[in-house]
Amino acid sequence: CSVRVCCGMAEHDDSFYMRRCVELARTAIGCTSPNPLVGCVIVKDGKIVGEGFHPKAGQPHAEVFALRDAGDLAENATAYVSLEPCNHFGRTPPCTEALIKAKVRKVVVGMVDPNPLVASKGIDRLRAAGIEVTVGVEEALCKSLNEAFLHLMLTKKPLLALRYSISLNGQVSDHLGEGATDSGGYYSKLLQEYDAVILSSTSLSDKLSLPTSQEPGANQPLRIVVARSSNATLDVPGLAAGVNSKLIIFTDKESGVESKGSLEGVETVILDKINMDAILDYCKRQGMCSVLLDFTGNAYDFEELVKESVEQNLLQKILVEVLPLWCERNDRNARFPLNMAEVHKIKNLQPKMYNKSIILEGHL
Ligand code: AOF
Ligand code: ZN
Repeated sequence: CSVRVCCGMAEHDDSFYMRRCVELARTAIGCTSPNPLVGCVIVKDGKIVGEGFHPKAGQPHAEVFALRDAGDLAENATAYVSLEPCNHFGRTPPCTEALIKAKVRKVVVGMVDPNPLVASKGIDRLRAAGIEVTVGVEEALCKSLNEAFLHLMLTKKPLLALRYSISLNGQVSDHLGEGATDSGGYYSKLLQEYDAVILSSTSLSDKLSLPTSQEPGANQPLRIVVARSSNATLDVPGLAAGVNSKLIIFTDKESGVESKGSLEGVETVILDKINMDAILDYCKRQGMCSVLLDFTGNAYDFEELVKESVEQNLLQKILVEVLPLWCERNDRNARFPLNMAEVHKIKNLQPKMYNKSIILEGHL
């Protein structure tokens, strides 16, 4: 921890408080879309006197909760916020005005809000009111916290990530990954971070249950099943029975899925041709920031989807889990989802350890 010693007293620096903001913000992982994850702490005389985070779109922002928590102690205090305070009337009133009214002396901001409605106007407003503002403390951390929100604001499309697992003998596995069924497992945690997960119908037809995050009270992303016309065997009632959150089936006219009737909790979207752009558009209209393409099982449905996603620059992230197991080659082993040119596009491939697995995380 970054502790500065001043007159014999241990004192934390800006970085420490900003990291606390990020930690608080993470409490709401998976729950805030289309809004970002934001945390705020109010510090007075070297002590945290108020903390807050944004829990959900429509509810008050992080600053409001932290100011409430601090009460009168906010006067002349420093407010740390992982994202620039907003200066507009959205679903909630501007945080800049709340900070000014509470008479804070200083505001430390992690990153500028990329939302064109804010975009430095919040910082300008605070400065105009005579409040000292520092911008960019732990900026990289704050940006990675809201990678999907940033992407949505800049490109108007949800962030798309591709995941798959490979075995020690180099097979793309239909295994969901280490600890898939465990609370605290990598897959369970990963699901929580995404607003939707796209699954292949062929990978599910023999399982009839959809992967679920095992964390208690976890965000369960929207399940999207892609069913191509070639797949006439899709068991819609079976799928619906196995799901504990809403299910959307994207299909084309020839698939016959539509004729299997409508079911409660299941929506069918018929496209002329299944394509990633249309799926992402749908997700954006539903207020989503992030979508996970789960390349599990015999995912032939996905070959074209992955190819066009890379070609059209719709894929931003790749997550490969190297599993400590041997996977027999059989019909259900998926083909490798990327070609050589696509793999060459991956930047900053970083290894991370998660229990017994190695996760390789990169950007396209
Ligand atoms: C902050 N603190 O905790 C959040 C901010 O519709 P609203 O009122 O919720 O406004 C949403 C926008 O406000 C969102 O797109 C983003 O630019 C900003 N979110 N700002 O000062 C917060 N969640
Ligand atoms: Zn706000």
